[in-house]
Amino acid sequence: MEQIATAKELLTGNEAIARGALEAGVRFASMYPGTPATEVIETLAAYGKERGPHVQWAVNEKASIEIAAAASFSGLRSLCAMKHVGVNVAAEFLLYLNLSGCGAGMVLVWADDPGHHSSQNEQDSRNYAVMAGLPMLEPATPDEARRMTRYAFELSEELVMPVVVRTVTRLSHSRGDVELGELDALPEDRLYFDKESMVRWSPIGGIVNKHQALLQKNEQCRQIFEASEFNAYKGAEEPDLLVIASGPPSIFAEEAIASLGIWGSTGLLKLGASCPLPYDLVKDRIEKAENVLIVEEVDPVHERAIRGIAPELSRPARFFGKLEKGIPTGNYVPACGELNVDLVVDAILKAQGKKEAVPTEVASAQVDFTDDLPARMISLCAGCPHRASYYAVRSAFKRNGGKGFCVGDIGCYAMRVGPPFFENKTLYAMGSSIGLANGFGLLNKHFGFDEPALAVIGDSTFFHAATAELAQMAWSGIAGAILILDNGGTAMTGFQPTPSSGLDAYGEPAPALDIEAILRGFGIDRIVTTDPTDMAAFSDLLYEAITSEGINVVIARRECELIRAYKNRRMGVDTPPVRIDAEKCKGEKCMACLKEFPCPGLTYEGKIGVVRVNEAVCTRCGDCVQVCRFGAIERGEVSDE
Ligand SMILES: Cc1ncc(C[n+]2csc(CCOP(=O)(O)OP(=O)(O)O)c2C)c(N)n1
Repeated sequence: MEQIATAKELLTGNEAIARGALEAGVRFASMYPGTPATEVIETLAAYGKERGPHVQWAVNEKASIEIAAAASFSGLRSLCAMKHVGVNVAAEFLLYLNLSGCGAGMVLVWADDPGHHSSQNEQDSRNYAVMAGLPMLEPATPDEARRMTRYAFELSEELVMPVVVRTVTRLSHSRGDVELGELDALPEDRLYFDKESMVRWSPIGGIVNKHQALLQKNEQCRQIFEASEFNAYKGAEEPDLLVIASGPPSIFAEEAIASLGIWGSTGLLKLGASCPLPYDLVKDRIEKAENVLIVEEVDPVHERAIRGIAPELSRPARFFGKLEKGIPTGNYVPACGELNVDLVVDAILKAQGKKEAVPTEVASAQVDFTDDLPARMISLCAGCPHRASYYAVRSAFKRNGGKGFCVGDIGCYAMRVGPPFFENKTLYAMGSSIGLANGFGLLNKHFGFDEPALAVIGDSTFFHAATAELAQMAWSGIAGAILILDNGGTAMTGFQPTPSSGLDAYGEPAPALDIEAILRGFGIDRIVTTDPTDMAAFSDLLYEAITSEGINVVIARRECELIRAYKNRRMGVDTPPVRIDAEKCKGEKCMACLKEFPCPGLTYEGKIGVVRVNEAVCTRCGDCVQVCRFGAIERGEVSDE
């Protein structure tokens, strides 16, 4: 058997997950991009086709889990990664897959985002593992992430069901020493799909029977987890306080106990193989302690199960965590947000009665400014074509007497839900821009609501979620206006290709889908595609779209500026710089450019009282030239540096 490298490497949690999968001989991996999970697949793709699995970008998470399942059904070990909200999209398939089980080992990597660093919510996807009765492993460190992912494939094959590896932003994106396991030479692929089975891949045979079989697997898995090496105890044999923790919070708990110097009277039960709960292991430990503190992110998933043990204890124990009277109050452990060592110290002191048990304020990830950092508004990048599009959107609504509003969607343009313009009035799930616009359109048609709703959606989100919404729009017979911001990729998550990019996960050519043709397939023929750079002309198109009958689609097609600028640098294309004519700039008396077109490439130079171009940030797109009423912003000459 050929063996390649065994050593230690400094890896992120996501890289470690990819490594663990590779060591397990994963043959197929799929994903729709989503922070904080994306690098799992990007790392697997970087191993290349020779060493790595086949890597497939999917159009959305449901499509992703389906293709990974087909690979597993046919004998290939498969991995499907997604961010937490993606689990909602995959859920319909997932909640049958748990009943059918899989074929070859199938691992689902779910990356949650406690504190919503880069997400629209901070949902705890572990609830899905409980609901679906799927085994779940919760790594706390990158090294565990590798070991658990590798093991998850074996467990999946032992139980014939998908296994969840649950990570969180803190783990996915932080680095740690990872001991590399062996990469065995891959066995030859033996593809086999049991097409003769009448009962395996469908509800035939009875869902109740399948549900019963699932519960039996749960019990089998519980027994395996009772003795799992991933559940470990440390500390006093009969502690005053038993802390039970899972995932990164178990590392916070370890540090908190050490910093309080209470290892002599405290115990820590770290749950890595956590769902189903290793009931006997937990019960035995609780029997030896009077006070139990449960620390986890985000929901009290284990806490609920652990509190359920109470009636079976031979002596009473007091439980502290997020719940009081069944409601997460956060009096001991914060009920929302990301945890850290200080918050766990706080929770221990409260459980010990040394601090008052009231909710501790948990900073939201997005308002956690420190004195050392300048406070910045969330903003589109310098040169982002979406800024030009939204400038035109505002002027179109203005021309319409202030009537109308944008219903937003998920992508870089989601920033426009916030200050200073708050243009997107809504931000929900992917595709909900068109979905909500359908609702407003129906109100318009049947209830006399008289404001046009402009659905704004990116190209990646369009493929992810727009088709059913478009069918709804066309079928409802309403007036609908859609602005598609096509910047050629999935910019927000790191510029992965979309179905219209013409590229695959390896950057090689793939079929490119035609957005206009798809729209025409729904009977939509009023489609205008243009570069939004001429903002006045673009605004006219949008005005037409929001004031006309029928369905009107405007496509703003201009490449993401980060990619354009990168390509230009590589090809040595020099673009003339943008300059401010200090004579013409009215400075503080005007400031229209900074107020109406707040690009990070423009700053106000208070000392000399004029606006300045920050050359370090400016991408020389030149959009701002159109904004100055006094002609003070102009294109300069190409410099010969
Ligand atoms: C269900 C779900 N899956 C994945 C994501 C992660 N995500 C955020 S925005 C986005 C797509 C952005 O692409 P696009 O719509 O083209 O807009 P752009 O960022 O390129 O402007 C993705 C995949 C998410 N928020 N929700």
